[in-house]
Amino acid sequence: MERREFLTLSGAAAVALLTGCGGGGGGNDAGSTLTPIAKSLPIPPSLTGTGAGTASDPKVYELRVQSSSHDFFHEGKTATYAVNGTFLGPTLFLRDGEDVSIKYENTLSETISMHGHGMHLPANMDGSAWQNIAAGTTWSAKYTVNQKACTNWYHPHTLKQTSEQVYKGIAGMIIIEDAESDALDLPKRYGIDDIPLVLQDRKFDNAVQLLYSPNMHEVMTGYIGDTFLANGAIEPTFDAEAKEIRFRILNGSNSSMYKIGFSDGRAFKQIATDNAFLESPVSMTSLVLSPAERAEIVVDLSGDIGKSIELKEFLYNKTFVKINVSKSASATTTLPSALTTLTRLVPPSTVTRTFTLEASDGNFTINNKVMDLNRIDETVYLDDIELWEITNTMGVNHNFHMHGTHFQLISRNGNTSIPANEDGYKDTVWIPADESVQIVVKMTDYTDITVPYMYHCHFLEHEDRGMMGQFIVR
Ligand SMILES: [Cu+2]
Repeated sequence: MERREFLTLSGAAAVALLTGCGGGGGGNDAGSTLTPIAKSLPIPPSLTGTGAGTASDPKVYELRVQSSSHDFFHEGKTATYAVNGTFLGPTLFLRDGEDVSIKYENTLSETISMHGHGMHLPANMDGSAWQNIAAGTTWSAKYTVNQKACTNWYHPHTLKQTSEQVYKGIAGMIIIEDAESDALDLPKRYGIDDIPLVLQDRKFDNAVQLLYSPNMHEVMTGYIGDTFLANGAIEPTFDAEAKEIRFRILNGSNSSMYKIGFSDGRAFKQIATDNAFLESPVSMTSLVLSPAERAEIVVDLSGDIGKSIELKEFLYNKTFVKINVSKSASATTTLPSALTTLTRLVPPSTVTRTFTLEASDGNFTINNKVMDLNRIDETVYLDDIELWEITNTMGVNHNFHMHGTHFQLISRNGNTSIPANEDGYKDTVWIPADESVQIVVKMTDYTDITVPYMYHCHFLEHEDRGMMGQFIVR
């Protein structure tokens, strides 16, 4: 693809973004003509592990990555990939300080790798393409949980195959708790007032099968389906207690921006970013998440018994979840005004490294380089505090995700007034068209001169076409 064609697509993309139309053409999306199966909001099974959580007796989590079939529509079953079940996977409950062994059995007929997104762990346990799991084999991520309470997730990270493997259904949440989260008066009854939400969208063909065939326009602007999913269900119903409800929201899409809020425009509080609580709750009426970003929110439904509201996606005017406030509260919570204390790193006065997100000749690149497993792009020294500047040179959205640690946002487009709901620990940051961000980075724990971590755009179609690099920590 020539540069000029990219520029043309960039213009079209800008129009699409303004109108909320994702563009089509990559096959016939039959989703809107099929009849969704009415469901209650599925709550992924919780997996708490077996074992004491010590070095000699780690908590073991058994995950089987498999082919399956899932009920989305009345017209027939859909072939999927899944973890243990029929679409997506269980929620893993981890605890700071505990030793874990997360065992991934690959029963598929293709290679995968399984990445712990947001996990602060050694590079050789990261689950990138350096830890491929061949068909019919098993790999375990063994490490000591070493971070604050937050909501992370696991998903494939297979070189050039991540997008399609995620699309077919391989992903699940990881919830980390710690002494601090124990002490907070937050909704924490899983599935009752503490609700995981893996939000995605998909295209289906006339045979009710997942349709994954992005054309170049969709690769650029986002491969967006007209069927929106919450935990693998289409507009499911959640019967809520009339009290504070906590939603742990993951944008689990391949490449869709989501603007999330409630149908009646009510305010809610964001309490956590990707990797930790915010220091205090931030009042919002809508929330923008780029792919792979997480936000925990608390919405107060205590005065709403008998009412129905919807959790909406506003850019595409879709409904993720229909909420019926149908039950009186069986226990109450009161959202604290202070949630945590974050360590704020003072960045150096000059930029340490620059990353330019661009495209040429049909490839997506960082610093004009296509991802190459055999090339180490950056070397970062333990405990150095660095200022990274990432620039999106294109007319479409990107984001930037780094493995192994969290970072903090320092500026957007040169503006150092960071939105309050982004002023926390992040591992993925949205970079709108033609904008830049600065982040402060410190690698605090794990050195390895042979196995790198990765950084990349988390729009999976971009990542799979080269917008990724590798760094060594020493
Ligand atoms: Cu991108």
